[in-house]
Amino acid sequence: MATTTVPPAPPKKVNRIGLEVGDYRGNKTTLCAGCGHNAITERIIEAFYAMGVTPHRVVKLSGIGCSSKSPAYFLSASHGFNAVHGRMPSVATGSMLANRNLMAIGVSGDGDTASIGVGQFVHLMRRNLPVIYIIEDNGCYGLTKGQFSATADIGSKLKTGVVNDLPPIDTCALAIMLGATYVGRSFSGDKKQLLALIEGAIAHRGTAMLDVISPCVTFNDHEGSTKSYSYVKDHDEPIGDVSFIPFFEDITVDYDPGTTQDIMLHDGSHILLKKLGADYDPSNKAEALRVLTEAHDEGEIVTGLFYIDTQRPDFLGLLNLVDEPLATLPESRVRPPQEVLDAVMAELK
Ligand SMILES: Cc1ncc(C[n+]2csc(CCOP(=O)(O)OP(=O)(O)O)c2C)c(N)n1
Ligand code: SF4
Ligand SMILES: [Mg+2]
Repeated sequence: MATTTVPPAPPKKVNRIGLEVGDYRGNKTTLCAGCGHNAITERIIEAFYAMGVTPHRVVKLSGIGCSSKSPAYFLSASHGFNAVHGRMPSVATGSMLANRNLMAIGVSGDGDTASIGVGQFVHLMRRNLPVIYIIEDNGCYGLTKGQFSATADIGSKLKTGVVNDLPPIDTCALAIMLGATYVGRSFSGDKKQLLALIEGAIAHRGTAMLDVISPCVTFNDHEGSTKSYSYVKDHDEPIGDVSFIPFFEDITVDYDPGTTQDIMLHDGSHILLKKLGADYDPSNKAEALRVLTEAHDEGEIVTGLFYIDTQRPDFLGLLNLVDEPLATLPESRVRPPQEVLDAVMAELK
């Protein structure tokens, strides 16, 4: 009798810490099919897998909105906190102060960040807290049925025909002006650029703010919208080609230093920025703000890494915290001894 031999299953693909990509996934998405936010979730999963980040060292944070539901769909083994609308920055700050060994990733919406949460957002940016802050930017309040948000462009039209006549807040310009140290914009439909920018954000130490245009297929993807898939595809002007090389891989790419800039990040990884047109210096704040203003005036959407500063100390460094996380310090090290309390009381007498 003939016997059939079953070929052995191919070995499972794992990253440098032995985990499969599935270990970086979360629950099945409940967002609309085709929502840009789902594509961003996929890139976050790929980036954390590629970098070999230990999931239980990560804390995922968000506010309220369709975008803010996204952390449920990636990194199921990480810590998570779904905060109040627009208040994710305070929870991120508290988490990192309590445990400096964590890596924080916050996902917000344009409404969550630029409308109700703008007060919290600006203070997070000026502190340069080590956090990856992603805005899933669809120019509307998706969860509450598509009203304009504060990032909607002048002249953009709702499905009902209502035209937006207020200027948008450019969250990238705001973040650069205030002190964030890694600032970029991308498009949920640009897999390569978005993945490289998220990997770079993981390697950066300080606030990494990425505004990702992420079309809302249900309420803001029609003709007349400036955040629809077709509008963004037609008006996307990358300032350079972004590539990322993690610290655990050798740089083997051959490039002409005249056309490509090599920026070394905190952990020894590299971001390579290849010129596409005119010279662009991502360490020059004024230049970054000029490019963003010009793009607005011309109705273009510039994407890429606009600004990076690898030298500015982050908020935890500025506070001079002890190396051991505050959350794990024993009571004997956080409670002042009796003599110190007695001395304070004596001073008050
Ligand atoms: C304090 C408070 N005010 C208002 C709301 C109603 N609300 C829920 S989500 C949302 C806006 C969401 O827009 P955005 O952050 O852009 O997320 P998207 O759904 O577009 O991804 C609003 C106004 C709320 N939940 N809490
Ligand atoms: S309503 Fe819009 S933003 Fe919300 S899940 Fe659907 S497509 Fe995405
Ligand atoms: Mg929105």
